[in-house]
Amino acid sequence: MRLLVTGGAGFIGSNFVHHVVEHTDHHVTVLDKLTYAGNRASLDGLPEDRVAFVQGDIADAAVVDTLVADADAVVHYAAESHNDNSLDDPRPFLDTNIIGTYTLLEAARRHDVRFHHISTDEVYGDLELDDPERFTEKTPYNPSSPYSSTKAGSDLLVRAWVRSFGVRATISNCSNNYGPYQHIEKFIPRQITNVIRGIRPKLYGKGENVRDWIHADDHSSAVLTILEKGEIGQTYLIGADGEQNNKDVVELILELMGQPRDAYDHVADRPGHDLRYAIDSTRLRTELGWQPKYRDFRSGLAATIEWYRDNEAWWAPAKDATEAFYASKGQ
Ligand code: NAD
Ligand code: TDX
Repeated sequence: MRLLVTGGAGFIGSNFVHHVVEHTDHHVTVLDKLTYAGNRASLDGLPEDRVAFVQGDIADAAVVDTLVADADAVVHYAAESHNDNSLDDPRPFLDTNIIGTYTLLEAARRHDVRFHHISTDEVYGDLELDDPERFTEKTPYNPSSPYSSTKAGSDLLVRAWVRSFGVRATISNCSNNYGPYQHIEKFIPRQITNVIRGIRPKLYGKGENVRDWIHADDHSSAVLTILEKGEIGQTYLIGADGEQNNKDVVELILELMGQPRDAYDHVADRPGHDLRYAIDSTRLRTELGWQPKYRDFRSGLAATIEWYRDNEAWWAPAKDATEAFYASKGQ
């Protein structure tokens, strides 16, 4: 297949491109605007006869039309992805997550191209810490932040384009990813690179908030499975039973990096901070036969720490500006 991967120079998109090259014969064209979050170097080393790169905006209808017309399937990762940025300046989230997704859907409709939409568990809002339930495909949408509300909006556009226009689309909503190539604005790589730089890790509020961690490579294998076997019009939740509270994650990072487990600071909480996310991925596992490979968070995190130690040139240019942004908000 010829895949058009939007956002393929970002964290999860680039992990997907590496995964596709390693595990399939598909050809990939990446369409990426290279915003602050995109990094061409995340695709270094991939064979040129398997991966092509186009710098462009998913909201640019002309570029999108040409590339979608040439593809057998679109895998749509491109987004403004960071909650804290969406609280600071929501506008780019509307432009990319809503108008960009609309632009891609219209092209997929014109050219009858298979479409897979990458989304997040945050569209479901949050759960209480002691709630025995987890999110399922039937959980009502209840997003909290400008980021998650634009992702929810994009999911609903996809559903409408399936029903109204017969676009052959599937959707997946995944939990928090970790692994190599994640921008250092995000929780885990921010703390790892802080420790490398001699800065104390920063925990929002009390650190009781729970996230359901999955390795990015497991997310990629799930997306390929849905692309190959998913039922058109359906949504699949992707998760690997990885619930951890933020305090435990910071303490584990410190321990794995040879520091005292309490060598971190509590900083200002995120406004509207979602308490807990938790995914029930039974449908994906039973109907499509998918299983995660990275079941041990400790060793997955240790490998991720090694990657950031070995790839300082990849992240160092963004470190000062990222920390200056957080410092301006008391975080
Ligand atoms: P990221 O911010 O690391 O990467 C986003 C990529 O999209 C970047 O390369 C950026 O340059 C590109 N991009 C942004 N706007 C664009 C535009 N207008 N046109 C073309 N390219 C554009 O994000 P990520 O963490 O890799 O997330 C990828 C997708 O996965 C997003 O849709 C996100 O909602 C979803 N998701 C992320 C997580 C997570 O834990 N990070 C979990 C579930 C779902
Ligand atoms: O310095 C920090 N300290 C801290 O305590 C940062 C950056 C974050 N946090 C907390 C906030 C969250 O409870 O850590 C948790 C994770 O934060 P983020 O990495 O910003 O992720 P989150 O807001 O949970 O959203 C992520 O998962 C779902 C991705 O960024 C989204 O794109 C995805 O949809």
